[in-house]
Amino acid sequence: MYNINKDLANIFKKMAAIYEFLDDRFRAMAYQRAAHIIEDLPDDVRNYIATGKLYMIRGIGSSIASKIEEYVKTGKIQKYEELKKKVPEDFIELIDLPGFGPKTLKRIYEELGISTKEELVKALKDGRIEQLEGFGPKKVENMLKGLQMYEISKRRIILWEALQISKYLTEKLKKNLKEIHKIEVVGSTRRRKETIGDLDILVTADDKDRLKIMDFFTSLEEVSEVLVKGPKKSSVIMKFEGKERQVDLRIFKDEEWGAALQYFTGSKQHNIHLREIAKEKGLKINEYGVFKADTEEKVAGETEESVYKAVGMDWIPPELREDRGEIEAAMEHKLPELVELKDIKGDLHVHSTWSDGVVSIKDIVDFVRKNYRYEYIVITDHSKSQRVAHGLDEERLLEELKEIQLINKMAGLDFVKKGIEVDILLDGSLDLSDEVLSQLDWVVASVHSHFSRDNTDRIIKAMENPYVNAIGHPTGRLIGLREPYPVDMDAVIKAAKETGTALEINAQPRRMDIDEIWIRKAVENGVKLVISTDAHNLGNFAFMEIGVSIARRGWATKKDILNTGSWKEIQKFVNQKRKKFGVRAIK
Ligand code: DGT
Ligand code: CA
Ligand code: CA
Ligand code: ZN
Repeated sequence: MYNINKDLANIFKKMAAIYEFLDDRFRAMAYQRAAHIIEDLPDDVRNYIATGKLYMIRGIGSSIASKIEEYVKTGKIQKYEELKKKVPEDFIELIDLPGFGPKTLKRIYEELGISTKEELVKALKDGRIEQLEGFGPKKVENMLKGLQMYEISKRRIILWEALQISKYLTEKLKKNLKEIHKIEVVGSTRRRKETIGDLDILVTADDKDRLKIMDFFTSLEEVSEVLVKGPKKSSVIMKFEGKERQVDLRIFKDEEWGAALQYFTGSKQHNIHLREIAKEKGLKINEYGVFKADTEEKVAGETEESVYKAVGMDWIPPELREDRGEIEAAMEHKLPELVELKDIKGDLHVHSTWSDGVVSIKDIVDFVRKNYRYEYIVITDHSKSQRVAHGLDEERLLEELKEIQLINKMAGLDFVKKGIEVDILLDGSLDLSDEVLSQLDWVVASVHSHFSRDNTDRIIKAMENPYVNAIGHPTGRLIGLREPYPVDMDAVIKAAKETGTALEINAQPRRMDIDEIWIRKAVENGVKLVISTDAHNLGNFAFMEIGVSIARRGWATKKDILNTGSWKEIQKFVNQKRKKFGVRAIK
């Protein structure tokens, strides 16, 4: 079954916002809390129901628990349906957008009598909202920007969501239809683009089974509309997490598999360029195979390798297929050997209950050692400026270090490393003293405030601290929610190289920060990168997979990624910087 925790969390967030709109602060807070708890649960809520543990989850009262059961049983929550009627209809979708929110919308509703999105946009543009007390041009500008990003994000989903839906659908099709020989998700999902328009699924089967496969696909429970249904292709609209998505399914013959895979993986630009090269060689490529242009004789098509080989190229990893030089490299047999998930030896950015993580260090260690073949993890909780995240001051950090020592000692290993995600303050200084930072194995420094100013100077100053080993989520963007803050990344890359500081590829699905363009620049400039999950719960460790995907899209090889190395090699990197700055090395 499709994991519904996220759906429920989204509904509870909406309910919280509506309660706030209705001035019921108490219920608003209860639903907000429940939303966060459900989002962070390591397991599908239906398993809690099945094992009788739903009513034992801390922070979920019986009234909310019964709504979870109702949703699982009926796909609806009656109370939510009733609540929606108490707020202007158009506000429901906007009510938890950054910059809008229930309080803002309520004032616009009461003071200007506005109740539709159309009127709202008009009032944002004609200055009426700007004139409300406490609003002003800056806030209005941010609201318009937020709305624009939201409209775009509605059209495209982030990679992590696309992969979850893809896995669910391919497993379901495979399990129920023995007639399917091969199945693969293609298009931008296979290329692991950071956002995905529609999902494209490819299968092979015997001709006689086409109808049965299409019947099954178009009548899946998630399908809300069938756009096209035919023996070769069907397109449907499916509903996931309250959002509508188009999914295309295409059926080919086994001998066409490679050609179809190649064609529908794209990108369009890559395919156009490939066809030009083929034409020069007297060949013709389409989704059924590679053919001689004059005689129509088929020369390749059963595998993707055969398609590329027929035009004189090495097989190209899907992540590179954007026509950014990969075709030339494949012809010269000079494609990079991209980093792989199995190369990763540890995670360098992990939060625990010492700050805003939801799991204790001990439980993190047990989980990671059981589920990942890592050699180390670094616990990097927040520093004191992050008050909402219960950031650590020097004293509490030292206490945390003692706990780490104890956990390592009891387990008889040196698995957990001591770290911090230290805030970069407004003037570029750090939130904790050098005295304490010098005792840590690994220091991530991040910007968490003042997003509207140019932050280049702060980041460079932080890199000039001898104890800072990596810059966390360097551009601060949140895909579909927040643009990067102004920052001169070319200057940051240069300073990273000069100071011996790594740049983070933060693998949180909405961050993916730095992005593939800057990864490639960093790689070209010999800057070391780290791929980190920034995990706040146990499920988050799985984000490493998409972190590796964007690294691959940025042409990164194993040697570009520091955490493909042993801990010894990481220590060497840390000590090289310390030596450069003339401070004591770490043992
Ligand atoms: P998306 O869905 O916007 O995230 O991006 P894609 O790349 O998945 O694009 P989509 O779904 O329109 O088409 C899937 C693939 O099919 C695309 O990457 C390449 C191939 N394709 C589609 N239309 C054309 C076309 O007109 N010419 C060529 N050469 N390839 C096409
Ligand atoms: Ca697509
Ligand atoms: Ca498509
Ligand atoms: Zn952070």
